Amino acid sequence: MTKPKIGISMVRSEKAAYPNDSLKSAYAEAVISAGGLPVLLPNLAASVELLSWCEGLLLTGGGDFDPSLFGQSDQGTDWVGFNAERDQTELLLIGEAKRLSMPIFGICRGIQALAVAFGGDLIQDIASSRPNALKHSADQLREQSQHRVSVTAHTNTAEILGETELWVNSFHHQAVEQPPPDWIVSARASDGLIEAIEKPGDHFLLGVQWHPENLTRDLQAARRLFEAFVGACREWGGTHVGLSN
Ligand SMILES: [Mn+2]
Repeated sequence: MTKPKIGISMVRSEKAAYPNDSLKSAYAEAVISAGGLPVLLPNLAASVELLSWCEGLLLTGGGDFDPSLFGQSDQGTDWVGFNAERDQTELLLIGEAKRLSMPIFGICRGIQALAVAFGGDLIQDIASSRPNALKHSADQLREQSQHRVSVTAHTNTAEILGETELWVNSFHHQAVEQPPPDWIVSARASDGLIEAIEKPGDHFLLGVQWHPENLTRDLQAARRLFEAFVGACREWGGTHVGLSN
């Protein structure tokens, strides 16, 4: 069986003496376990050309988007800092994937990236705008569950997960406030916060707010997300032969 090439976005850190693009290994490992091949996409405009050799785009976790990119002013609640190169690179990558109708899977910052790129809206800081919310930015092991999510029945997300109630980890201080037009909310935490969105009736366009790449060992539903994504990418590659390579 062919292994679809999955382009994976990377964290840009400016803490080091020199800018540094990096990736937590769990993302690449989860893609490999699901039958794909990871292609790391540095935060450079040339990554758009690299993506045209791929069959899917995986948007990973990380810092905040510049709020001006989703029409808000900076409320001073910045947690991990903005990085203009990463923001621009991911918006270019999503634009290219959208142009090619390529499957996209967004994780944590990735669900927020999908919301920003497709015209949704974000909660800039959960703690200040939703004071009664659960604790979503947990300080614990990434494999540990933090809160429950309820998955909307009859959505792609529910079909893929095979469950409508599950425990997930949670490492975010922002969330999707409003899914993009034509997208739907496919999972919520028990406090009502959006935890997954999808574009129904389309190829794989889906984002989750939790980190399934850290839950693949214990949670079948986490493995299923990657298997469904990689499967959709393989299928996409089969119908786009010769387009990119
Ligand atoms: Mn959460």
